[in-house]
Amino acid sequence: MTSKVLNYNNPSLQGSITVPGDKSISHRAVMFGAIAKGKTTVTGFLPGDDCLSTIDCFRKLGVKIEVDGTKVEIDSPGIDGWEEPKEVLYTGNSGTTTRLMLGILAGTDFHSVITGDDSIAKRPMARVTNPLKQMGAQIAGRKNGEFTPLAIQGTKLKNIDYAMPVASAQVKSAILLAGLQAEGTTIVREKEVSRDHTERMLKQFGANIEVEDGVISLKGGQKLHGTHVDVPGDISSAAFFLVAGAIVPNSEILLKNVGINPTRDGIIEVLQNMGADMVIEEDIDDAAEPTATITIRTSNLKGTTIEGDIIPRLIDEIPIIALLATQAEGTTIIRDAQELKVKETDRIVAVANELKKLGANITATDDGMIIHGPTKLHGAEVSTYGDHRIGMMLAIASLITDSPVEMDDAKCIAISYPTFFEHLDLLLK
Ligand code: SPQ
Repeated sequence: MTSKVLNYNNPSLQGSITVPGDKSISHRAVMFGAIAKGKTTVTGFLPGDDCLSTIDCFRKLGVKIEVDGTKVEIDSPGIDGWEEPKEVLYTGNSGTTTRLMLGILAGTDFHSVITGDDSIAKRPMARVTNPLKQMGAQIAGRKNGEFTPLAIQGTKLKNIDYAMPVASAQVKSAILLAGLQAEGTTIVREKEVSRDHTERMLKQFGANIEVEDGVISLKGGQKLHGTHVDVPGDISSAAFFLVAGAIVPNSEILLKNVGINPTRDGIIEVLQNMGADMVIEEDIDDAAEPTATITIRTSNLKGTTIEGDIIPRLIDEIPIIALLATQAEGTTIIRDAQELKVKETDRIVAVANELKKLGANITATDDGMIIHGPTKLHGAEVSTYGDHRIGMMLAIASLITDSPVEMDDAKCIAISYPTFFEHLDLLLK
């Protein structure tokens, strides 16, 4: 653990940064490039700890992967040419790696074992292993396959028609990746749309996939073809600086290359509803994922209610939205976000506990939180719970505290934003 004292004296934030690559898309670019036979190149890749875990897993399957900063070259024999791994596939802190790998490994013709860190060992896997087992997958693990470590005996899979019980892109993607290798057409039905990077990228790699009114259909047996993927900036990383720009006095920040996929843009809607002074200029190109330049200035904010089908579009941004709400006039209510309990940590508990230590008026509820603002924040000793998003939220909070914030573990921030403190230093005036 690397503790860090954050002591900023009435700062303002000025200038521009280019947001690092999207974590969800970087994972998928490596996975799809490894499934495809031949060469795939990736630019704008996020060299964060989670995405490096994904690369490590595929190297153990015999896929050649070269990383040079944000450029990645994958040379794969294709999924049918992968080797049976002689070592455990270690997914670190990454839920995306763990869950999507399960879908990919289920249809191979070999045995593999997958495990991650202490946080991964607590995260529910039955949401993925149950539908995969309905497709014929052979997966064994702690508590009847609910928790890692998980052992997968690859086998022939059959298609499934699956109605999603929770809005989860990881569950959807695991089923689709298994469906790619299954007999027949796999159908996934979503009540609330979750991030659609898998669907978009399957098309980019040459697969035929149909998406209509929340129903996704994918014919099994299709082969993917190596291609080039240009990863846009991660809106979930941009969110920390969007909020910083809005709450730190005398600030104006320009964020370049922000991915604005409509299944991820809930944070923009919330900032607009709360009255943020923000300008969005969409980039004009024909990329698979839309991007924009966003300018944000110190804003007069008002409370809002966040609930229903916007939740999957901003689920990872709720910790930083909670901080935003502490600086808004009135009450902010966040509901329907019970999924936060099964992230890297219980993010409802972590956000409420740590913001309270800084002086916020916040109450945790069963499915969200209630925040009354505005409140002046003060310094304190805080914990990140080893969760990158809690760590970054607390670092942004320290910009507006009247005394230092000491966090127990800042290292976890490298999971999704290794250059976070460099970017903050660039903007500090
Ligand atoms: O990969 P991991 O650890 O699950 O990361 C998180 C995050 O905050 O970075 C969640 F804790 O993002 C998930 C996200 O919450 C990434 C993701 C994806 O790439 O498909 C989907 C979301 O999870 P879920 O459970 O809703 O599918």
